Amino acid sequence: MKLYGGFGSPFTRRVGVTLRLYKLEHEHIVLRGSVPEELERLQKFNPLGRVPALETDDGRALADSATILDYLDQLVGPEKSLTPASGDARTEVMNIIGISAGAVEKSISCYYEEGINAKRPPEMVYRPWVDRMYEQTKEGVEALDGMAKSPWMTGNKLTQADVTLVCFWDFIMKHRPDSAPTLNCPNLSALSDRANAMTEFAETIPA
Ligand SMILES: N[C@@H](CCC(=O)N[C@@H](CS)C(=O)NCC(=O)O)C(=O)O
Repeated sequence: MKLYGGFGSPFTRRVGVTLRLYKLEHEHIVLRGSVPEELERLQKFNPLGRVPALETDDGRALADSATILDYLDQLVGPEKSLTPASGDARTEVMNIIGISAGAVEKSISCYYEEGINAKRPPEMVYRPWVDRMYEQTKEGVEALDGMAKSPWMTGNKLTQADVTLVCFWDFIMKHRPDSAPTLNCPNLSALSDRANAMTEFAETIPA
């Protein structure tokens, strides 16, 4: 199978880590929606021109990291899946993933509002909304920090909650200007260090 997208995208990175943890052979092809020729190629696999996208061995095109992860979970089966198949364990993992996704989405929105990747001229930025989004990211990750068990988010076993949260947390930390409120998340910092010491995570750390 082929994974399209660079690991600068936290959504692509969580798929890249999962493919490694599942030991699934794949080709990684960095396509950027911001480059017209690459966008055209990417849209064959994701009509929105976003990353990640996955081309399966039987020729299917899957868009959206949640869909791709669900596909990979089914491929490896319930014994190996990083997302529990049912019950409280599944609900706990999905809840962590949901809050993590909300926090990183707010952070990505800020990334497109200010700094070198801004899509809007500074005079068109509505400051109260950007500030609110920084707050929402902070509230989300600090809540997650309080939910953390040890050594992994839900206890002894590494799950998709850890993969997703570490990829999203690393993005949030990398792209947070000094002017944004400080994040008080010692447990998430420790989680990130623990995970990034593993080859599967280390190989996907964006430059
Ligand atoms: N919900 C999607 C989000 C994907 C996403 O936002 N990708 C970003 C990169 S981090 C992207 O391609 N943005 C370009 C765009 O939306 O045009 C997923 O989980 O795959």
